[in-house]
Amino acid sequence: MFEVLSAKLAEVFRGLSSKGRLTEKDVDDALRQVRLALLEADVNFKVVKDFTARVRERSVGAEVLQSLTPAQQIIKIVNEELVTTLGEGQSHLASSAHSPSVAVLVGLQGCGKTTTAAKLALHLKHSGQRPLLVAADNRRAAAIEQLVTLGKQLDIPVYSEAPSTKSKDICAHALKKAKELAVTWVIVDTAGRLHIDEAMMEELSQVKKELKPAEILLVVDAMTGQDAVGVAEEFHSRVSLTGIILTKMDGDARGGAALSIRWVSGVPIKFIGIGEKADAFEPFHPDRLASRILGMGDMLTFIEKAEKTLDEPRAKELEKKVRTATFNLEDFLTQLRAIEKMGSLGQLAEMIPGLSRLAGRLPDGAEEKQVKKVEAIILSMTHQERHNPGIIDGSRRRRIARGSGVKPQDVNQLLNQFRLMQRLMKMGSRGRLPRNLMGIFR
Ligand SMILES: Nc1nc2c(ncn2[C@@H]2O[C@H](COP(=O)(O)OP(=O)(O)OP(=O)(O)O)[C@@H](O)[C@H]2O)c(=O)[nH]1
Ligand SMILES: [Mg+2]
Repeated sequence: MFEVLSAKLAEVFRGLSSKGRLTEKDVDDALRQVRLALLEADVNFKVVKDFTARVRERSVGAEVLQSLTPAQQIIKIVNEELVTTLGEGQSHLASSAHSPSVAVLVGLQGCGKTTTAAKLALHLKHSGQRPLLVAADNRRAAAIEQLVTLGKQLDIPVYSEAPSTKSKDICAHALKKAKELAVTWVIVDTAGRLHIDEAMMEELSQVKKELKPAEILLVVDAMTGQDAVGVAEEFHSRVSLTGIILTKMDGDARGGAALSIRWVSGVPIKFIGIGEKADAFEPFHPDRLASRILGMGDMLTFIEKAEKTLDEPRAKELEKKVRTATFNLEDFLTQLRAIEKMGSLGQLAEMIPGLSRLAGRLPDGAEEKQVKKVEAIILSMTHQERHNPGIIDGSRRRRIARGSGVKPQDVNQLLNQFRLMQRLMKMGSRGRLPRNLMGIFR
């Protein structure tokens, strides 16, 4: 699942990261590709439209973090907006004030209700609850048998009656049984139909009236694509859903259902099913799925690190110095150290898609050595020299070289690079500022 979408998005970001600065046109071109990739993944058009509009607004807006390159910033924004689309934060099961709490599972035929009922019961059992499964799908004897068998396998009690009994009566009796057994959760498996119809909705409303469930969970097959969105809206308007469980997330669906359903229906995704076995079931984490879709777990870790290391106030201060061209060698040293703190440069390079090729070519520790050398040179300078490198003449240069264990040419090279950087900054202060200062030294 999501492989095609991930690959397409990675391609878009690769294109961006080769650019030092992004124009509005670059952003628009990239977003056009993102939009296509999402539509091809069968994401609902309204979700795509809202999503790209939010990303665009933030990308061309004032949101500028000194510590990230433009491409990294866009990846960060896309990631955050994906999380928003999938639902902010984890949505937990809500229990009722009085035990037992009831969860009713609803959904179309074959979406995985019976399997999911057993999975949910097992999940609750593992977290210290005492669940009871209820076979309220009374249309087929085989459906009841399926749940009874699963209950036996998992050592979870199952309440069932002959198929002739009405669902709402089974539920009433089951509730009595639940109190007898002193269970904490009642999980109800209901009958599905091929299409939403009046009879099914009527039966569900009766069950709902009888049980006053804490949770009414719609089970949706992720393979059905964005058709699932219409199903969710319909169920929600009739029985007020409290959550969604997406099943078959282990399959090769394009991802349209997962990406569309929350945004359009407003109902949170609470769990996902990732296989046929009873333990192939997990609470849903929007942030984890977003980074899986982006296929850039490492990149996002890097961005987080960079943000933490070079915090915003510090970045603002640097930016001001750059703007007024008062950035000196001491500031340069601070930035160098901030980058160093983020880990080995080789490791960092590996995390960045565009740089990973370079990382392989670097002899081990070569960049670190270079950083250490620059650091040693700056540390051998006096305070005055760091703030006003212009005063460094031949004899000062020899002293600094001796102090830092390098050749006078190395000191010269650093000073030349720094002068070039200052020149670029002066240009930058007139509106052509390279965002990433370190970029100049590559
Ligand atoms: N791969 C995979 N298969 C699943 C998952 N969840 C359910 N299935 C399979 O989907 C099929 C249908 O599952 P059921 O639980 O019987 O579906 P149902 O909604 O109860 O079906 P009806 O009672 O006929 O409406 C079974 O073969 C399950 O093993 C999942 O997360 N991953
Ligand atoms: Mg079933």
